[in-house]
Amino acid sequence: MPKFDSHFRMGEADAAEYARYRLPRFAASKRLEAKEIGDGNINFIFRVRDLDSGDSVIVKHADADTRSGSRTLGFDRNRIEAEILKMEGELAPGLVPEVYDYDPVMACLSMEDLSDHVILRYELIKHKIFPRLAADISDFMARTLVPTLDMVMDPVKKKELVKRYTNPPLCAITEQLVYTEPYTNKPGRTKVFPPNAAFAQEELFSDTDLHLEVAKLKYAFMNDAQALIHGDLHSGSIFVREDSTKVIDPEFAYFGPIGYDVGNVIGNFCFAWANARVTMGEGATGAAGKDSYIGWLEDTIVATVDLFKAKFLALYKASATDPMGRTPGYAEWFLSTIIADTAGVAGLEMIRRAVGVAQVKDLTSIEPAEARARAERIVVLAAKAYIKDRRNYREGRDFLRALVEASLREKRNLC
Ligand code: SR1
Ligand code: MG
Repeated sequence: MPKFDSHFRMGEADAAEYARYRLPRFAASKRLEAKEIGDGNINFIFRVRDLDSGDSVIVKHADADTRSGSRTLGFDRNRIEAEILKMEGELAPGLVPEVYDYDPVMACLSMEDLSDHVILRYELIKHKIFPRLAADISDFMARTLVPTLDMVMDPVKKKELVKRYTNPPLCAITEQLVYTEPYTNKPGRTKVFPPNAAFAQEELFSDTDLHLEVAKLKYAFMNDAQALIHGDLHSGSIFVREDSTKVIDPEFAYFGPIGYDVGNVIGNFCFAWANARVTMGEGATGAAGKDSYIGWLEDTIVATVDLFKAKFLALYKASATDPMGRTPGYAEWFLSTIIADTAGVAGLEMIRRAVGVAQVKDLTSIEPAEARARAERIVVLAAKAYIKDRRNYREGRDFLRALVEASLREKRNLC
């Protein structure tokens, strides 16, 4: 159809027409409805539904500029997302949405509608428990990360994939938003909650020891092409149902440090912990009581790290092909560096979501203001411990211990 022979930014009516033209399942549909349901900064997300059969799909549509209009990113992220989702679907069946179609002309990725799932971040804010979360997310990470390691994959094929998944504009966003702006405090590039202005000045903008550690982590993000990572594995990229977990949105994927994925997951669980700590009264009702919710969250933080470690080691040992990579002790050494990176990245994610331009509702929705200020101070103090002491982190309980200590320090007003 000539209308879709060259790219333009679609509205809802265009998306319905597009789905009928492009997707065989809707070719004969009489009544198609498209609704734009995106709430992110970057893409346009349409849910297209056949009003007669009830069948529905998601069409993720990219424009050259971001949805917010603040950047020009080009279209390649859409290809990367389609290819990575397919790859992840093969490596970790059932843990990502099914891809139906990728159209490079219209920059559209058509995939499974996960309407029966909900976004993890918003459920954690409601203090809901998802018993499978640690098992599923550790599974997803181990299964998707190990196969593209140099010691596992044929090194020539790996380097070809590094070229195919170089993702400069999306990596530039991360390098700025995660690894730079929360420390340089340029006008308009941080959003410090006013009651914490003096705290942020002292703990973040003036702490040059912290800046040195962030610089080291930034260099690793820019250069350490360990594995093909998701690149944006926060709790808004995870859909959940009581009995199911699905990871979405790998448009930031590139070859980078494995700890970037694991650290994002842990950092986002820490937001949920800080939220619950300051908002749940004793005997809180809602989805779960305070003790059971925080207990589950703490178990989830610990188990995510420990299960990831166990699964990573088992998969690595079963699949490493490089003779030197099979040297006894190598896998354990490599994993110890991943756990240190995980701590560092969890800290970076926590700081950037507290004071950077892309904040999270886990913190910003907290009321009253004093409770939000407390939660953000807990997060920043724990984050600094994660970054500065990262080389001493070995297992899940190390992450929890630093979080609890940060909360106690904040309570005693020792910051
Ligand atoms: C301009 S994009 C802001 C943030 O949203 C994405 O999900 C990434 O986390 C990015 O840093
Ligand atoms: Mg996203």
